Amino acid sequence: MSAPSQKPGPFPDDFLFGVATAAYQIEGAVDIDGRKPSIWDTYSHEPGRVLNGDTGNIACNHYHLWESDLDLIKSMHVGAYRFSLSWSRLIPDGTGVVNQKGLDFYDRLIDGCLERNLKPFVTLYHWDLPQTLQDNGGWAQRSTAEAFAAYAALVVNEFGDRIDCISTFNEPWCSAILGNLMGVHAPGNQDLALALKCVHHQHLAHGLATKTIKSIRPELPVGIVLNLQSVYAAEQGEEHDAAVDRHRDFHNHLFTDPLFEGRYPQSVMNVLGQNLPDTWEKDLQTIQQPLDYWGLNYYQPTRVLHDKDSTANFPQTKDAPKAHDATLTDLGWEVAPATMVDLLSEMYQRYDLPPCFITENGACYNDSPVNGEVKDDRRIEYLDAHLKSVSQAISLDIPVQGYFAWSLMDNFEWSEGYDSRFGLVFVDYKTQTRTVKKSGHWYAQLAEIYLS
Ligand code: GCO
Repeated sequence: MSAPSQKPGPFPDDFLFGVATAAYQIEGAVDIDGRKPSIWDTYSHEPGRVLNGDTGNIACNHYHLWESDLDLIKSMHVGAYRFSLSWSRLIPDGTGVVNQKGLDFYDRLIDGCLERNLKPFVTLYHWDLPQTLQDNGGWAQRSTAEAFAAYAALVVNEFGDRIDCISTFNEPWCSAILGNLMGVHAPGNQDLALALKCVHHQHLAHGLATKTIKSIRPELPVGIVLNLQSVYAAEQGEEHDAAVDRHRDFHNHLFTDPLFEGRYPQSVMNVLGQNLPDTWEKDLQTIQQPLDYWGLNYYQPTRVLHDKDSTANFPQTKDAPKAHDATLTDLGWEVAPATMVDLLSEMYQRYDLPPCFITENGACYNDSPVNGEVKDDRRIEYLDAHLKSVSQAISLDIPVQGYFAWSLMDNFEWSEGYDSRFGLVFVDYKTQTRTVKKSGHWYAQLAEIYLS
């Protein structure tokens, strides 16, 4: 396999290329300079939770290597860097005392971006809730949403003049559903009623924080990043088509309907509505805030079947086995770029939406260095094909304003630990050496062409 010779595109002149990371996945330094544990520290230290018992204790040691990491990003010719802030580094207990050394770290990082002409795209919450807040009930409690708004105020007061965009949440589906219903992410709960309370309070937190940010700095673009599913029936038949509708309602519209239209999907309310907090209805107005953009994180389609087990919970669907001819990444995720265009079209048909960014897209391929080179041609093919789909979406008048590759460098892949590598840059965790992969060089060339 060789690298595609044609560059994907065309893209508009002001189209932004970037790379993305998240705090717990790269920073390390978990107990340094006043940071206190988040739920991911706790969870990853529980036996059996994360593959190989890996934790984010050291990760990519970005807390200490941030300067050379920014140089690396700069060398890739991208215009923007999307990263998240660690709430428990800034406010170690989630509320109350602010940690000056945490502020200093992000001050240096943001100034470092600006010195290198990188637009900082900041995410407030990429799943690392301060453990103290979890001890008080976490997202199941309304007080956590209020604490989040205060955290947002701190961030905007400190950094709002120097950042380009601020996203409230990254993938609220993951923290509510993977973390509190499926139990495969922190905090590791398996409780449907609890998960629905978390969904609602995260929405409320987003709404309260957006209002707060706008009241402090009206000109700062605010958005939210979602991992919506492009859902297909794996077999023909009415029961499977109905399953697709239910699946979309539970996994997508439970998030997008309240955020974009101030309502909950009726099918979910009919079956599960009693699990929402009593205040749900009067919170809807706060939840639906005008946004300047939204972000889509997209990796693979979802193919489902009706679950014949009548005791299965709503939406009563199950994942279909992968088709025998499906192309899969090293994590077994299906490569199907056109499904991203389907999803974008579906969203812009259903809602009156602001412009979007593809805030994450990338693939797990675990190629290692051979004679100092990482020849990850499969990643190049993946990125190239998805960028072509982005360009196609733009040609359909879908306002995609930029694309962030996931990820800048290999990092702590949550429950999969360090074995699963998504980086454009290879990280040797023993030495913390970074080696730009073939895909990183390819992406840098591409970004350079479009650099305005
Ligand atoms: C996500 C995440 C990343 C993951 C990536 C690959 O938002 O899902 O932002 O943290 O590492 O998606 O699984």
